[in-house]
Amino acid sequence: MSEEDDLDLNELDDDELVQQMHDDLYDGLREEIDEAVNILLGRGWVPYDVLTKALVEGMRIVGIDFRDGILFVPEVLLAANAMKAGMAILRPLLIETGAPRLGKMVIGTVKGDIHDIGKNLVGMMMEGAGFEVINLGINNPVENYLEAIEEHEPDILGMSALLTTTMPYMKVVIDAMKEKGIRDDYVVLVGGAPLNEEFATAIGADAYCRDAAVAVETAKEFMARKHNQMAASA
Ligand code: B1M
Repeated sequence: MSEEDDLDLNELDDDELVQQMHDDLYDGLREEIDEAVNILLGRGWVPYDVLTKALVEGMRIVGIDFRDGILFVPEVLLAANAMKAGMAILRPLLIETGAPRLGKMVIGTVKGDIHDIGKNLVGMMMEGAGFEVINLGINNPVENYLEAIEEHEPDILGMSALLTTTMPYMKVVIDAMKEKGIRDDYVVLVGGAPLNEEFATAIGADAYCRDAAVAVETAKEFMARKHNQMAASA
């Protein structure tokens, strides 16, 4: 039996446990992540802190070693699956805040891109803030976005891209909305690690959101503006 098998996560203090979670995420140990998330919650941690300090930070470390060629796709996939298991426990807790309904968002990862952890996290946080979220998943061609906004009539369209090769596709979607004459009917928010504000402005999005918390704040601001405009024109 290895030392790892002997480890009782319950015996670790909070800092040690979070450190262990970073290691377990790195090693793609799904069951250990499940257990540790539950332990932290049991110790009174708020779901948002478990998400950001344990899971997102762990995935940041995975990202560094992926970039540097120390980890490869299969290992990163295992890490992503472990992260998703943790997120699945947190999701109902994050969305059950009783926040009043603020608006509706359609969100999806663009064509050619299968990264969905960040997009799902944004979706969860938006739900927690009181938005109804329609999650289109990954690898979405322009038609998916257009059909979804026609069907669901959201206030906000969110797009996610994690690759420098896929982020230009966001402009394809915005240009298609312009061609249909519907661009200004929606707030378009974009996000993903390789983006920045200049890019968002250049493609004609309303705002770039650095992370899920910024996405929520930005969405709330735009909804407040929309309500003020409606009140002024009433
Ligand atoms: Co990929 N991958 N990956 N990958 N992957 C990156 C993105 C990369 C930066 C890694 C690296 O080299 N350092 C690199 C991209 C380089 C580039 O283009 N600049 C990369 C690469 C190259 C690739 C492949 C091409 C590798 C290969 O096949 N050789 C391949 C591409 C597949 C494809 O999409 N076609 C690939 C595959 C994969 C996996 C499948 C193994 C896996 C994805 C699993 C999954 O998502 N289900 C994976 C992962 C996990 C990563 C890293 C390690 C982690 C991404 C992540 O989940 N981060 C990533 C490294 C990195 O980003 N540093 C990497 C955690 C998440 C919480 O953060 O997604 O940034 P993030 O989301 C944040 C914000 O960006 C923002 O809020 C989120 C929460 O705070 N945000 C939004 C995101 N979307 C938003 C939308 C909004 C608002 C905010 O709308 C309003």
